[in-house]
Formats: sequence, C-alpha cells, structure tokens
Amino acid sequence: MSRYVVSALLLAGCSETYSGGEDDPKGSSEDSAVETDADTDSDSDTDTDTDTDTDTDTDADGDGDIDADGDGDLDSDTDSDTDTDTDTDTDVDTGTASCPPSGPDFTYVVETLEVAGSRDGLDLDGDGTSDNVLSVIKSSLDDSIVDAMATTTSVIIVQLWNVDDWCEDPDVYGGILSATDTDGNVADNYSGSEAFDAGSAIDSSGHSTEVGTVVIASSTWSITVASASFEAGGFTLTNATPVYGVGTADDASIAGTMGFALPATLMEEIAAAEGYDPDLAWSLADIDSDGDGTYDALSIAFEFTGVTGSVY
Ligand SMILES: [Ca+2]
Ligand SMILES: [Ca+2]
Ligand SMILES: [Ca+2]
Ligand SMILES: [Ca+2]
Repeated sequence: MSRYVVSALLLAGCSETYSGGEDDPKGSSEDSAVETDADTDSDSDTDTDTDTDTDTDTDADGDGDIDADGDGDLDSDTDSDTDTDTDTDTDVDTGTASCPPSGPDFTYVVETLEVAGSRDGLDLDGDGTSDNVLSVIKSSLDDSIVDAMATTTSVIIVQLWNVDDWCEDPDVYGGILSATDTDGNVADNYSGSEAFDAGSAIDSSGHSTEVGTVVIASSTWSITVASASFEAGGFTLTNATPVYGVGTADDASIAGTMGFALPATLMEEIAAAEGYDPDLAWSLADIDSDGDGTYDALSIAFEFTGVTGSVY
C-alpha cells in the first residue's frame, strides 16, 4: 500500500473519527462556514495544506512528515531513525544491531580446553571438510589437559583488540599466547580479574607479538594467526599451519574452537612420551603443510572457554 493511499485513507477516516485536539478543535469557532484563518485553502486551520491539522503535511498526525506514523522521520516504522527497517535501534543502516563493547581491548584466560569431536574441527587445508585427525586420542589427551590445567602455572591467553562492535567489526586484531600465573594460587586464575606474566610474548602496548587478523561478522569472530605457540597437556605446541579460530565473545567471556596442524616430528615426541608408537604420528598425518605431496602434520582442534584477565 502506497504512502499516498495510507494518507488518503487516514484523511477519509479523520473527519468521522477525529475526537478533537488542541491543534484544531472540532466545533470551535473556527469550524464555521466562514473561515477565520489567514490561509487560502479550503480547510479551517492556519496552514497552507488541505488537511485539518496544523502541520504542513497532508496526513492526520501532528508531526511534520508525510507518513502516517507519529514519529518525525519519513519512513514507515515507528522508531526514531531514518532507515526503513522495523527494528528499534537508532542507526541509519538496514537493521544490523549494534553491539558496542566497553572498550577496544580484551584479554581472556582459557578456563576450559578439550579436544573437539572428530566432526567439529576446522578446515585447515581448504578442501571443504573439517580436519581433526587427533580427535582419535581425545579421551586421553583431554585427561592430560584437565590434569595439567588444575596444577600448572602456565595459562593460555587469547586477546582481541581494536574491537568496536561485538556484532560486526571487520577490523580487529588478535593473538594466542602463553603466560604464567605468578601468585602461587592457580585456584583464582578464572576470577575474571587475574593478571598473568606474559614476558616477551606481548609488546609495550600489552598486545601479543604474534598478531592475527580477526573479523567479527554476525556476532561471530574468526581469527587467523600465522604463528602461535602455547602449552597444552604439558607440551609446547607449535603449528605447521596457521592457527584458525572461530567463536563468540563479549566483554566478560569468550568461547570457540581453535584448529591447527602439529608437525609430525613433534607428534613423534609426544607419542613416545605418552607411551604410543612414534610411527603412529606419521601414519595419522593428514595435512601436507609444505605442499610437497607428503603428509607431514596432524590436524587438531580444541574447544575452549575463557574469562577476562590481564597480562603484564
Ligand atoms: Ca580440510
Ligand atoms: Ca575495529
Ligand atoms: Ca593465580
Ligand atoms: Ca609435506
């Protein structure tokens, strides 16, 4: 229905349903056969349009625009912005919600970490399927992680900075690093305000020296870090592919999945230490990280949650 038709219908109904108002009280002295207003149109008010209210448009409400709602803009919804969507925000876009953060920089300490399920990995080699071959040792690795995290002073830190909007922000940076809990009490590490010693893993501005690119779209962040090194299950994990991550975050918490490939040479060491046949590392290898036609790395993905903390 066009705006003209809406206005016309309202005008038609107005003469019968109008119940009076300060603008143009029906039955007042002005409503006589002889007009007392100064304009030259056919109605009884003082403006120059042909309707019976005192504003300058042709609809029956008291605002200055030509639509039929009561707000002052020209669109057909009832919020106060100038776009035509039906949301209640005040932006001028097409309705994408705005999620302003409390600040631009966020540091989280990983509180829970476990190997993702076999189908819940990330696509590391770009073939369209998720990669997480090490999910075959999920149960034993998860046990090692739980034991380690309960006692170790080494924590995993995830940072996101230059965050302007938790819903949509194409220009964010991030990093994944290890830091140390130095207060002798691992029980308070997830209080939301614990500080950790990141040593040389951060620069003078407090950000990870290994900088990843981050995009936030539809309230989901995704990160690519060319190089990252962190400890899990008592091992220092290095990556044969970039580290990829995806998840959600807000001012207080973060959750997501991180995926990367571990060099088969590293996995030989881990397999031996864990009592497995080192050759297992090569038989499981599923990623050709250097493109020479031979698998040389093993994909893995972790699901994690974290809470705010800080690094120094
Ligand atoms: Ca893949
Ligand atoms: Ca930004
Ligand atoms: Ca502590
Ligand atoms: Ca290779």
